[in-house]
Amino acid sequence: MLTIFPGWFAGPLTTSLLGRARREGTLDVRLHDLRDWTTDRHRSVDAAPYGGGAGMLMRADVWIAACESVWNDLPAGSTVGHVHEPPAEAHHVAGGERPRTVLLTPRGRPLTQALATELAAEPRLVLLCGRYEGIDERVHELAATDEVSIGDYVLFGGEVAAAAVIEAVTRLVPGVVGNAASPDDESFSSGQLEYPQYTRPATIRGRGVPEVLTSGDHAAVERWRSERAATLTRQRRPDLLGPDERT
Ligand code: 6GU
Repeated sequence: MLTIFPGWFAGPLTTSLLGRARREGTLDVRLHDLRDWTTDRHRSVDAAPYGGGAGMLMRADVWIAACESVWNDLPAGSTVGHVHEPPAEAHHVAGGERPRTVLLTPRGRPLTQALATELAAEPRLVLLCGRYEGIDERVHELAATDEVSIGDYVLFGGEVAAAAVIEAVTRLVPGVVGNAASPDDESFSSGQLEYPQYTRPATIRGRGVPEVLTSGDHAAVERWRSERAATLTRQRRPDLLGPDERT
């Protein structure tokens, strides 16, 4: 992952199941500071847009040098070939294909469980976190294989989105989560929201638990769950349902 705020990821990468998976070597997540590939005294990653306008844009030269090093697994600051080489060269990685390179941007393809599943099958992913006003278009063209958004709202930058991609993808990697499929997977794979769940205590602030759940009738429990999931989905996310299931 490439970012100008590597420190931002300290919590997400070391906490809980992902932290454990990394410590145990089930998966490897590496953070790179984009500024390690700057060449000027001020370590600047942005510049004013050609054609004028408010704000600054992230520079293609820094991004592309950084991507080339990371693709080729070279130390920070090193590059392969030259930034001004033609696109085909810029894409080339010694010893094989450029790894899937995901640029987090509000104009990207929406992150879904299906996309997470697709990304989880990759041997290697490179995540690029842009910031604020945007990135020089040539980074989109030359470096990114994919552009991904986490929803129709605007964030300061791609870091939160990258963390969402990392969680959605790494929990699908075998050995990261306990083997059993959990209901929330079912939820988005089956195209329905999850049914409500209850645990101890049996009563809180006068509220009990639906009787069927303590009845011991497993078939009745299954029918109740399936009915609740269908109703919730119809009420809140009819977009998840097929045209004939919507009524
Ligand atoms: Cl990937 N980046 C930014 N800056 N804002 C977003 C986003 C990404 N996805 C939704 N909003």
